[in-house]
Amino acid sequence: MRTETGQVYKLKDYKPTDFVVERIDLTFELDPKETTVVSRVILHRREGVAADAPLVFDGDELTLDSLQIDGNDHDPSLYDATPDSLTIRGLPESGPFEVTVNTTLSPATNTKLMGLYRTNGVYCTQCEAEGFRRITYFYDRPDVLAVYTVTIIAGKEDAKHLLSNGNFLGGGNYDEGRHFAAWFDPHPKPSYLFALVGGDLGLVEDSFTTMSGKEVALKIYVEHGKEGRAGYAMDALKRSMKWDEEMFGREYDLDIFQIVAVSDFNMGAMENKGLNVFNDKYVLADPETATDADYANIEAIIAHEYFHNWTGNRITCRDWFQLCLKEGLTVYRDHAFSADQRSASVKRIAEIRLLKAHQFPEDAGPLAHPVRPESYKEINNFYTATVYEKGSEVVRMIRTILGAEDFRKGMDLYFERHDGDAATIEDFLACFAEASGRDLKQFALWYSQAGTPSVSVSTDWNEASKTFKVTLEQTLAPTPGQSRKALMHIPLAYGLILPDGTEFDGRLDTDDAENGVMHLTKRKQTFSFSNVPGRPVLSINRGFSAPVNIAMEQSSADLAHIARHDGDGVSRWQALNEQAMRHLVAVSKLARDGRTLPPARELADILVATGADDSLEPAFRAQALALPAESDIAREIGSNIDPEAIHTAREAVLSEVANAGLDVFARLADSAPKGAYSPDAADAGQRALAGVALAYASLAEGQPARAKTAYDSSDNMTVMSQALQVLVHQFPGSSEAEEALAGFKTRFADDPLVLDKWYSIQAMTPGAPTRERVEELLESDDFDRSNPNRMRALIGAFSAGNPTGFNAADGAGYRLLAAEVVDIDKRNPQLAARLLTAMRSWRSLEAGRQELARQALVSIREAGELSPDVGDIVDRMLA
Ligand code: 0A1
Ligand code: ZN
Repeated sequence: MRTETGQVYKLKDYKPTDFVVERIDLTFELDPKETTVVSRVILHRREGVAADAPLVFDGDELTLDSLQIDGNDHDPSLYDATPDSLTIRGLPESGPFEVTVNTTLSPATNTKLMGLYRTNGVYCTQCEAEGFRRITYFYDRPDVLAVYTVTIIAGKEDAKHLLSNGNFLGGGNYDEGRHFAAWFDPHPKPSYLFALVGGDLGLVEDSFTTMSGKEVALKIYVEHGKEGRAGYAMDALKRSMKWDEEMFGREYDLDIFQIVAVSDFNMGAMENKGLNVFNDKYVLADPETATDADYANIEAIIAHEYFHNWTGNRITCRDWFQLCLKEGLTVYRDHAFSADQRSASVKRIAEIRLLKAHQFPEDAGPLAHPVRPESYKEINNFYTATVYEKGSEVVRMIRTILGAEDFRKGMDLYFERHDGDAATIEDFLACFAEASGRDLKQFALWYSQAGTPSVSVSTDWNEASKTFKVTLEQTLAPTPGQSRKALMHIPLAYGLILPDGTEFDGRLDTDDAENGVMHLTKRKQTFSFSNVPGRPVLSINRGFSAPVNIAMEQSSADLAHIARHDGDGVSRWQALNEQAMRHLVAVSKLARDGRTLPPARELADILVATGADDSLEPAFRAQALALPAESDIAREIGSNIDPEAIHTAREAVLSEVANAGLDVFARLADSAPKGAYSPDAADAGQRALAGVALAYASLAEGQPARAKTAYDSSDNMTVMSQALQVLVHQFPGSSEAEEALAGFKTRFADDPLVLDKWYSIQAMTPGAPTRERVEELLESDDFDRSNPNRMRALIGAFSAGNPTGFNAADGAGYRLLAAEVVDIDKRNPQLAARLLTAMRSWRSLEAGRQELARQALVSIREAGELSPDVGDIVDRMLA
């Protein structure tokens, strides 16, 4: 285990390396416990660097076998090798020289899943962010770009396919029973984009002709027997390649593009140059085993990794503080792609939900950090919703401010100017400033200030003069390490809806607004409109143009007016959601005080009417009917949270909606498309609506018969898992639920990805007793603790997706998570740290739970030697 040094890395300390790497040649002889690595690096001393300055390479848990300079063994008194670094002295003052580093690795016992490891008999690597240093001593940092040649030698039986980045150079027999393959990647790249795979895999092949007529071989490698499940991923890949050409003018740049799906992976996927490695969950799909959500995720993640080829690989990051430069931008690009492939407004609604569910709480708690952090102890802990999702929102705001045309000009300039660079956020913003002639200095604060800004909105209608005024005021609360904040540039898209439901098309009286956007740049600003024919209703932050909290006293009649007439689907949903949220917050507070809850008649009527309106898109109706989750309500309340009260209140509202609309829900529950399954957006939307309706109808009926029939007759995983969830969550312990669970387990016993769903559904069953079930499942013989997907499916789902179970008043949920985190940390620190973030909002709980949560966190801190990953998270959470 890497020892906790407590070292803090700071953005302001950036310094280039003393030596410049020209090229690197790697030779691997693969063996489960004794893989040898020979790394030959050609370097020269950077101009101006002292003649006696040593070369210092990074390492992590390495031992050096031997070291040569220009082919000769180096004098042992001239170098020091520790597990984390190799310092070499006595190197030439000028001119290039070659350093040869020899190391031996044990992939089979590498449980951290960083560096070179084994998963299901396959050798694979993960190098982002700092995994390459677990393979060989090197400058393992993103600003060191080199051209790689890789030779892999392995037993033919053990590893039939030998893959690395770039183009295939050649291969053949090596010696008795062994073979080799060589790869050359002509594009200079940082070490985090290096990849190697060796294994006996199933292969699916296709090809793509690029815009300049070049043919690219496309290969997806999966476990044998799963080839039939890679078709959707291949289709998504070809659509992504085409889309990037059409929308951004970006063409692919190698002869071959390969994807390998593996079953043990810490994250979703990895964009290694020309050789993406994927968590198999985001490649494999067929109707029987994958849900519509799985298909949508596959499409989005395939696109995301592919788009990184330009935003991340061709243009990479100068240092890890710039992570959002590649991640925020690439998420923005994959969102735009999915919006084009599906219903744009429904996609945007899902993004808003996700941002509020994951990023807003992060920004409001002890783990808050800027989109571009200024310091870190462990970079693995910064692959966060803030860097990714808020990072994407910031790019989206640039587009809102500049307009589509100037945005594209800025992107073109960025690609042209920085191709081949390790760039910074300043470089990125300069391209947009130059392309549009705008000053983006104030806007740049979105990268450096943490926290979600609040904008309070008040309006004033003057009937006599027919003028309408909107006053906006911004605030931004302190966050860890940032007590004082500067004023932000907040672009708020708006519309004025007139009494007859049409939109006011007059312009603002001031210059601060254009194209339907108010630019809030001062603390307080008033925007006025004249000649407005009648009292308008303000629709503000349309499409969620800025990731802020809006505080506005708007009557339910006004919200209903927006929900009915706004031309923008996202705004209509925002108004409905706001209405539901207000009611849920109010009744949750009453429930906490033990008071009787008022009826939700008005809300129920609107929701039922929306659900019943066949003129609306089914996917939109499904989103409208899905009430804010318990965790959303908790976030909105903000402090002194009693998860039990929120659950009681929300259940009461759900029942009322269910009872008010039983006829409608009974009809819709049966409306999933019949016939052959298609994952397309239209069919998926209909299934989503049928699924929500099934839950409501079952609730109103109070018995499991309907869900049982749906379960028994389902012919795809979407409908099947919807029905299973209704049975298990609404009728826990019933014979119908238990029978379905047992049948599901038997049927999918050999399919880990499907069994993950079985674990998650049970882990998310509301209520304190679920904790015991989770403990039982953890202890069952076939539970694989070393598989990250499985741990996330059970422990992750329980702690992040079951507010009443996890936050049980006796604190047992917190203790369970703490014990698991300490245990997992010994094998896989990254996974342990990520699971622990489920407790990031512990300070907003009511006093009793808060104390129990604190004790659990302290127990982790005192559990002995922690990894830097878990140590950093627990320290920040307790600070
Ligand atoms: N760059 C990847 C995310 C990623 C980061 C770290 C990893 O280490 C285990 C793996 C993947 C992406 O954005 O898709
Ligand atoms: Zn990414």
